[in-house]
Amino acid sequence: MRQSHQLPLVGLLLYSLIPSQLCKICEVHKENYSCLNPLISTMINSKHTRGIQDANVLLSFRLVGIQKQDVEQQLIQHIKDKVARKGSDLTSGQLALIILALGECQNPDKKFIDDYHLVSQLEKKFQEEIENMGAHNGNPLTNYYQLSLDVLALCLFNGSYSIPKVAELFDPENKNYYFGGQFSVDTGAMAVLALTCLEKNVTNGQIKIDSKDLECIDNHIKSLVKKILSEKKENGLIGNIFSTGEAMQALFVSSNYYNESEWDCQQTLDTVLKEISHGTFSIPTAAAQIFPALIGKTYLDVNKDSPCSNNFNISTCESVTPTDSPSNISVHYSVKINETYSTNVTVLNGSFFLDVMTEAQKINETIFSFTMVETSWGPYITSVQGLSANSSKRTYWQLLSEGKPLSQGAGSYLVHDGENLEVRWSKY
Ligand code: CBY
Repeated sequence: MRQSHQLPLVGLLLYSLIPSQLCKICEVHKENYSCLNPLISTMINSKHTRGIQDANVLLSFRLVGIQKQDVEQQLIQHIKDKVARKGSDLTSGQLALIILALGECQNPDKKFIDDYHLVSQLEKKFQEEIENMGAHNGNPLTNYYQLSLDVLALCLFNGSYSIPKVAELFDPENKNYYFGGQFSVDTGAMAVLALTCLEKNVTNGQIKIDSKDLECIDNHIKSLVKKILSEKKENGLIGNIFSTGEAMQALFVSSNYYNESEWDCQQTLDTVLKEISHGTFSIPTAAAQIFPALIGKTYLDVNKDSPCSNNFNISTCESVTPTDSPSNISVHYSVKINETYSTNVTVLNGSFFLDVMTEAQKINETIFSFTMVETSWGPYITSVQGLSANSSKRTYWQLLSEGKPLSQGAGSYLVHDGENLEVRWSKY
């Protein structure tokens, strides 16, 4: 780096990074930790069968300091089996999450990261994402949420990546931050965490960076934070309830980019606590993603050299499943491609969207056939009538009720009597 570049660089760093030491984090007070018990129960009672859910849960356990030996050992074993069985089939973001989970705090699993060369595997997968963007109109193999996880894991675990490329890719105007024109708060928040990690590594001298790139990254963070804040709702949620935890993390690490008056953290926290008591976080991944922020932690706190902590005395309670009266309900179900194909379906009260799709498929195997894959959030519908979603073309099957997109997946959205449900062939 030339001398003439150093002065403005130092100035920028002093401006942008020193105030972050003073950042205010609102969090649940220790005496109210029992409010978080439903989240712990959901994570402990998870069936460990879904996609990469285990890595989400393990990361959360370690980050917040929940030590429950038997559960932890089971999670670790599942994750290791998964890597051994389908290492190269994992998506880049899945691998990044696994590295974050196995590598957080001083534990014997770090050896596994080295033995299986997980960091260099991630470098390769990140490169493949970029190559796919080159070949397919700027569309990555997965999505920008996963690319952000990749950069975050590479940054925290000393992987290599091109900083100018990252600065170019993560331009806030890039279409990959948007789904159907709507800014994705989850994606923006993860990008802020990743970019902030880069900035931190510049200040602590771990990486050298051109002042032009640093300024560019700094501007990206500023603008992403603005976009995140503009998705704040009246009740304090940011985006929706499932993106709020990650948005909080992003706002914790970027408090020098906005004024105190722009975000009432306590209001957000209160609304989330209310939702916890209503059982909103019944999916282990949902519980795992909200938890760190509630006790003031962020993914930037992942540190391979810090001792593992124990903050929670766990009183395991069994998860309560609501008892449904075994009555039937009837819903209207449509598949929309260009034409609309509809049917009425009768299912048991307490059924999910997926049950409706399964019943419809029994009624007409050709019109209502579908396939799905398990993800950490439950089933994701991959095809209907043989027509498959494709990331390189930004196509997917959107789920709607009364014409409005759902904020839950097919396996967790509870349907109601008389409801109009739809799966619509869409572009994002
Ligand atoms: N994780 C990922 O790769 C997913 C990233 C994510 C931004 C994610 C939300 C956020 C998160 N915290 O994990 C995401 N969804 C993406 C990228 C996508 C796109 C996936 C395709 C791709 N290129 O990778 C896409 C197609 C735009 C998408 N999500 C679709 C859907 C719908 C799924 C319908 C189906 N075919 O099954 C759906 C149901 C929206 C709809 N109405 O159709 C949907 N997503 C929802 C609701 C959600 C939320 C889940 C909430 C819940 N309780 O189930 C979500 C948390 C999430 C998962 N999607 Co997307 C967003 C939110 O509401 N806050 C990394 C990996 C390692 O795990």
